[in-house]
Amino acid sequence: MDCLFCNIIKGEIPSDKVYEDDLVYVFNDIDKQAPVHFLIVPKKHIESTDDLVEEDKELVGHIFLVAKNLAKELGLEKGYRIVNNCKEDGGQTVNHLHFHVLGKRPLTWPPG
Ligand code: IU
Repeated sequence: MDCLFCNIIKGEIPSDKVYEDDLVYVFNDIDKQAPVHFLIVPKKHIESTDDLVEEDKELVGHIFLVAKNLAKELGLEKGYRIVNNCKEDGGQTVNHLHFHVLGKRPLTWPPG
């Protein structure tokens, strides 16, 4: 299976790495939509939120704590947004679960 984010995690495709641990790989989005915009990607290949199973509970909790910790490190004290696009109607373009973290500018609502 050829997955872009799996190849980034393996280092076969270069990325602007922000953080890594046993469970996740984090890098700056190539097409930033805010001054801070990084992606938190589980190392386990999961296609989308729709493919999560019971055993992924801790992983998803871990992802949110990584988001919070990196937001603090990167000075997002005024707030930030965590986004997950799920499948076609959700606007997902890369089929490996990932969470966008955006900040350092006021973000509007609703999304398009
Ligand atoms: P989405 O939620 O699946 O639409 O997000 C995919 C993101 O991956 C999107 O913001 C892209 O800019 C980003 N991305 C990237 O960072 N590096 C790449 O080589 C490719 C996409 I292709």
